[in-house]
Amino acid sequence: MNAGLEYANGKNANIDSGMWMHHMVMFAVGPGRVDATCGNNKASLPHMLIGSGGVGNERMFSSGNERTPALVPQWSGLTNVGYHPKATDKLAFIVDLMNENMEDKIAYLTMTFDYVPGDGAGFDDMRPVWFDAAQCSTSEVKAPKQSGAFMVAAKAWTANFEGEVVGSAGHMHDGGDHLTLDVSGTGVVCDSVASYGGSAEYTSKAMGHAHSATAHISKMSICMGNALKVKQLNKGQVWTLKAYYDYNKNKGMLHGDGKQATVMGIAIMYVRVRAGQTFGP
Ligand SMILES: [Cu+2]
Repeated sequence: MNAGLEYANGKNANIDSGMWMHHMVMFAVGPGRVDATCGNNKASLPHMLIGSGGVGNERMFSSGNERTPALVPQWSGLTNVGYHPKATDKLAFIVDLMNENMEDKIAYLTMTFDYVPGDGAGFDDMRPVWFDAAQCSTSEVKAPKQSGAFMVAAKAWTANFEGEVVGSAGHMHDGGDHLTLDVSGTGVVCDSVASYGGSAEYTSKAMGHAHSATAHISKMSICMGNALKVKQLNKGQVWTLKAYYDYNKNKGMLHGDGKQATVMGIAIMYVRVRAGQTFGP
């Protein structure tokens, strides 16, 4: 799965032309779906936005403008795992686009799927786990400092199902340096590192407007293979996300008033669930 933003002529709409695929979140909505980390929460904001609760749907994919692809065989080497859509599922989206130009632009959110036709026989299912420094809220965290380094952490999550960890990737905002997942008793098991201005598309040309940064996050590294220290999710394991920012290293996004914009610390982890394994809280 991969999200993008493009113009009607098929050209990428990105920061170099003032267009941001700021956020999208894709939900699978339907009977039997339970969000792994917010499913027990009666009032969960991201789910309320799509007219649902944490039960009856799950956040299955998300992307910021860095547009990290979630490609299971590449992440894990596994070719027999995939997300099984159910006949009763509907997809729902939260979409937040940004246009820095002073005129309207028409752009399209794109979703690219690699899919296996048929009933998925021989494929194990997979389940997403959403870690968030503002869990079950809007994912936005007020920047605790206007300069220098700080860390924002998510409330620890106690695993409520079991399976094999396929991989995980983080999402941060400008100023972000890296984001870690740790498991109690083991320590850091995933370190997703931000890189900036990886291509010309990720460098803003405009000057003198609200956004002071010029090179923006273009990539978050993916925890897969050797970069993923825990491959087994067990019930009772305690997982914690920590997002490390440093405005001295990389400029943050500024609001019109010159103050740092809200930051994020998110990671999605995919877990292979074999038939017969316990599924959900
Ligand atoms: Cu974000």
